[in-house]
Amino acid sequence: MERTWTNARLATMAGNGLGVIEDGVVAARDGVITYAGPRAGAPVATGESVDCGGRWITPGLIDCHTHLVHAGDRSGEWAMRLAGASYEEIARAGGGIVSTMRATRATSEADLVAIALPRLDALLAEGVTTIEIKSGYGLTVADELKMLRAARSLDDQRRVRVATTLLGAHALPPEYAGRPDDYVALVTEEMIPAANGLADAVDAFCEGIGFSPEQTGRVLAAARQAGLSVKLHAEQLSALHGASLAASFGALSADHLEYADEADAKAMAAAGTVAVLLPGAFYFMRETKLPPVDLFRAHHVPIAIATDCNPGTSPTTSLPLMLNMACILFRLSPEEALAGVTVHAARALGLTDRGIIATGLRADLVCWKIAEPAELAYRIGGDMNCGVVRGGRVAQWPS
Ligand code: DI6
Ligand code: FE
Repeated sequence: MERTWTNARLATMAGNGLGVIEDGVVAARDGVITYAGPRAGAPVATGESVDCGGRWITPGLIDCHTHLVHAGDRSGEWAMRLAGASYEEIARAGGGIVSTMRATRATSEADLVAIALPRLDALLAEGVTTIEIKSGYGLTVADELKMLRAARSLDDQRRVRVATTLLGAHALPPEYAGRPDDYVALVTEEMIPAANGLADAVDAFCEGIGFSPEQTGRVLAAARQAGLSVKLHAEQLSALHGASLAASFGALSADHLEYADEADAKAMAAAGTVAVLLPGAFYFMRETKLPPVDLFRAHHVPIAIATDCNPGTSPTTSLPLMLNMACILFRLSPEEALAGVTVHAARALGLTDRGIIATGLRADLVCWKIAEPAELAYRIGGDMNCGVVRGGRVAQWPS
């Protein structure tokens, strides 16, 4: 199947900056871009041709850090937090990650898929064409695999690329209370081998309330041994140099990073590890420590932005809203924010076939009704009314 989009302003995101091509044309055959450039050099269109009316086209957006698959509800716990309850009080009252774990364990794979689909559809409607989804609310071998299978099957349901990540080391399940090393052994000896073929990467929560750097190191080593990529929740609430640890394992990304320092930035730069910033969690937690964006810039660490969609700290399904928050809260430029959900987000997932508009890459495109690319980060959410092409197929096209 051949399709051509004409009369478009392209923000290809190739090279440094937006990579703008005025009066641009994109052609695709069998889901792959065969031409992207000015009209003057475009081949004669043979298949279906779409006039974009001068609108902007960007690469499909990539949400490179989500916990989209989960059951249960935490809004009551949030109301308690607003009224002043501490994290420990909430945990004692049965809240926190363990409450989502209980609900997720009690939910079938098919029901997890049904619950996740509306969240996925909200993201897709605003231009997401690739999404990463983590496990981490099962915390048994069977329940983690159930979450990964549910995440993988969203792939077929919506013809979207789902990258899956095993986050078995997310929290200590209650049955392992006081025995964290036994749980880490379950993750390294059973979960990681069992997840081979179902997970693209392995992640862990390296934090005072999660797993120590030493325990995290065991998880990442087992992942590398199994041939899986690694990512890490690091420096979200405290400085443990998890980001440096992740870099020492050649991690694709270290995520959150509010408490990262220059040594972390240098280690990440040397390893090619992407800094994934999660402004939704920063906002929702009323965090005041800003991630060291200037250090990442100074050391040329690529910066990605994601929703962190999860029920405890970032209950959002809008990636454009995260662009706005990244600019307002973290002082990214609109261009940096857009690179953070396209070219750098692809890199955070180790995907080399997307993230920019170029010949030979996947035809994942979004056609926006905007005056300038900055408008994508300017709006505080709202209906983006965009046209979306996933793998060369038109998934939606606005009137
Ligand atoms: N960091 C977070 O912000 C989430 N997980 C993590 O490792 C919180 C997940 C939750 O509260 O359910
Ligand atoms: Fe997360």
